[in-house]
Amino acid sequence: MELSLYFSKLDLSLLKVIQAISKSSIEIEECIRYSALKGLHGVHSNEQNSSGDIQKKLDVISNDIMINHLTQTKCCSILLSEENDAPIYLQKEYSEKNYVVAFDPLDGSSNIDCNAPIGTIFSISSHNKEQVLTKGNQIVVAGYVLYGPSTELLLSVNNTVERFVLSIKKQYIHIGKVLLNGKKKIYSINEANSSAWNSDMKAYINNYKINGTKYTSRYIGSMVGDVHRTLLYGGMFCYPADKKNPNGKLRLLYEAYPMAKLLEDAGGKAIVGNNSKQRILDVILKEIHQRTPILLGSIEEVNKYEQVLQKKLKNIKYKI
Ligand code: AFP
Repeated sequence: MELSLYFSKLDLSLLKVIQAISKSSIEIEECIRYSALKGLHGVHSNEQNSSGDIQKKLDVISNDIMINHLTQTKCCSILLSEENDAPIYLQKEYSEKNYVVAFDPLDGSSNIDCNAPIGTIFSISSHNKEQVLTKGNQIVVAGYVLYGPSTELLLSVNNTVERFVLSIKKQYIHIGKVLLNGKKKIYSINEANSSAWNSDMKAYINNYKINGTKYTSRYIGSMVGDVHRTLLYGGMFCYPADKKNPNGKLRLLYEAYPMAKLLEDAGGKAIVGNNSKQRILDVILKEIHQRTPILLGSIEEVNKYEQVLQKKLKNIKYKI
């Protein structure tokens, strides 16, 4: 069934916002698919965006496409993009029918030029009168689009994760619900940073290695690709705090909140790590470009990290 039909019972304004994101992603997909032929590889300029990343041409194009479609809905009050320094205020008057949309228009963009998976990550939240967004718990819909061998849209609506695939006719077709029940033994982390990890992370990851060949390692370096595999196959994905990045690398609002919502709604878990069991969705947003460490995956795998913390509390020497 096609996306709009599938969600035909949703609140109309919310549906319009979802449709705007799906339309944007179809345009972005078109740009990505032919990027090498259209001269869309490479950097936009050597200037860094608000998050300190160098913007690629496709980062800028994708951002414009998203802002354009979301503005046209007239159902959004505030747009928060990873590519913009400040919020974009679209409605002067507060109305509970308006939504706040936060997005990373093209995540993993360092993978564009080598044709590896990349994605758009987003969340739609009800408008809190006082503040832009205080916690991930205000998210009504979270999702991502994966531009890979095929283009997929995953959406968490009413606490259920739905999976759509883009058809030849450029329509998103529902192919099923996602429940994190895969049992593949995979750990996913950038091991090049291991010398800078803190002792909790060293102990946790070491547990995966001492089990002989029971576990395998997979790391794309594109959060959408790594999280998608985790949702479908199981295992865990982590971008921890380390000595180089004491707050981690990933952005709370644009990357961590939406992925945490999807993981939890699919039956998994998403926590801060970094000596803390705190749920990502409970972390208070103090600044829109704030970074956070993150550990997500099946309950079984995330609990293994919590066991490391327990041992630490009891002062049991863990193996590093
Ligand atoms: P880019 O957008 O610069 O490619 O960064 C991608 C990303 O934000 C996220 O998608 C990855 O999980 C993470 O960074 C990879 O970071 P490392 O290259 O440091 O492992």
